[in-house]
Amino acid sequence: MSAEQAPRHYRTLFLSDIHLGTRGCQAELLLDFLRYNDAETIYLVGDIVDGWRLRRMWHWPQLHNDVVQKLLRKGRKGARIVYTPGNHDEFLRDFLGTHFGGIEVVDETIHETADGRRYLVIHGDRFDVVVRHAKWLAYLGDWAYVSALNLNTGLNMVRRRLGLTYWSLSAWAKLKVKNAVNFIGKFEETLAQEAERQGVDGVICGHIHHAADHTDYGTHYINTGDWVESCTAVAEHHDGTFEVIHWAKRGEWARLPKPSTARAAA
Ligand SMILES: [Mn+2]
Repeated sequence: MSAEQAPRHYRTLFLSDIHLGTRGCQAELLLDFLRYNDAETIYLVGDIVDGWRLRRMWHWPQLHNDVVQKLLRKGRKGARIVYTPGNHDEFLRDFLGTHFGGIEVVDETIHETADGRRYLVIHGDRFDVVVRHAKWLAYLGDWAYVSALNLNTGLNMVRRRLGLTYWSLSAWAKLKVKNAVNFIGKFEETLAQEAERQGVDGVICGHIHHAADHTDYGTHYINTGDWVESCTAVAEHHDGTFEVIHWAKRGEWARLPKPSTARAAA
């Protein structure tokens, strides 16, 4: 297959939980995604840059710059970019209502689909009881999560060398843990209720790193997932329908040049 495919063009793309500035960020996969996918409007639904960890440890490789440049270039070429900060990039909440580099920063907003439905777009941490009421616990959980992710990154480097597809340890572990399932369900229900309270058709959020698209709790609940584990995004097609894109599962990942073969070719 040719490497130079024309990008797929959507009405809207929703991305969240990229966590630039951390080792877990799958910047290479995201760059690949941004190369082959375009939209009129791009929502950055929070936790794009990870400020919690940037304060302690600086991890900012060229690839993370490339992601920022790629997004800014899409803005210059005419895409509207809207950024709703999350808890990891809450420093941006001091800039609500402002524009920088062509990006609009808002706490939450309403997106209207091509067929006239209205969706609340919000990161979602405000509805996470752990982040709201026990920040120390959130920091501790954050540390445990990063440790699991580092292990995951190592595993994936090995799998990549072996030519296997991307696999997510913590996504797998999370799905196995009953408490995590309860936590996910509670979060989804709360967000769906918030959409109902605001009188809109649904909600598009991030935060819990678990992509979803369902109406289990009445209103339409859509979660964009993340780019540290599952590598997912949500697209709105030109007819107003939504799709969760699992980029790592599409096989594009497997077709990227692998370090060993790249070396052999050089
Ligand atoms: Mn978050």
